[in-house]
Amino acid sequence: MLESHALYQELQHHVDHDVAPDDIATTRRDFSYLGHAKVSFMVPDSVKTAVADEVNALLDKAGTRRELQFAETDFSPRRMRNVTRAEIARLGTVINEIYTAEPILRMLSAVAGEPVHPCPYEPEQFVITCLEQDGDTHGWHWDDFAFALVWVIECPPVEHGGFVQCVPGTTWNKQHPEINRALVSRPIYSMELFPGDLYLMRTNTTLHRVVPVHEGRRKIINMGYASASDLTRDFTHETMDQLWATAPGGEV
Ligand SMILES: O=C(O)CCC(=O)C(=O)O
Ligand SMILES: [Fe+2]
Repeated sequence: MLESHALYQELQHHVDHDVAPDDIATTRRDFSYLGHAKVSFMVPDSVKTAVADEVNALLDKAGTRRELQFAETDFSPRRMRNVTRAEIARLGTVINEIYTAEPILRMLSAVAGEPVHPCPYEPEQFVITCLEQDGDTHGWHWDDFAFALVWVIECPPVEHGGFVQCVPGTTWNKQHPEINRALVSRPIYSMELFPGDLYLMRTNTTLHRVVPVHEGRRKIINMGYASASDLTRDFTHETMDQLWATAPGGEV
């Protein structure tokens, strides 16, 4: 408890004193028209290390292998090992606390240009994902909620895959996802990532995927956040509910 309290102080101090207003302004502009931006500057190394240590420990304790495809995203492949929100909250301490930390919400809101809220649907608050077998990937999809903050813990060099691609300005029609149509309709951006990076994405209007990993290993924690309009909207949660309900290795 004391340790996590000290961590909170460091986070607050960093956000109050070490983040340059110019960094926020530039990132906010990029985010507004590209639908994604690196925000690695918003968290001090001490917090990145504490989150990485917890991700590594939880993957050792509780990772579950999943190989799935969903009609709602044109059967794009998901091949990965996950630790769910419930397991993270039960077995961990740091991630649970960082997720709702005021300095994090303040930074995210500044970059997004609108209030960013914790996700009202618990299973989508945070999830750990490890890509480690040849061909592991998080295929093309949108997320239900407006924002995702992804912390990169481990990532292979781009030669071996594991980078992110995205198409901002696209929307998810769950009955007719038409992913290929979205891919040819607008530019695809590719983002090289390194351990210690964080990025924010507007995931409900930015089609995105992780390019299959062929060597090495990629570990991330994805924290999902809601916009103000998400809080008053009715959602269906098909893909996430199926992801967590299906037995490991099951096919949908
Ligand atoms: O691994 C990533 O960088 C993205 C993860 C993602 O899109 C998700 O968990 O919904
Ligand atoms: Fe996503």
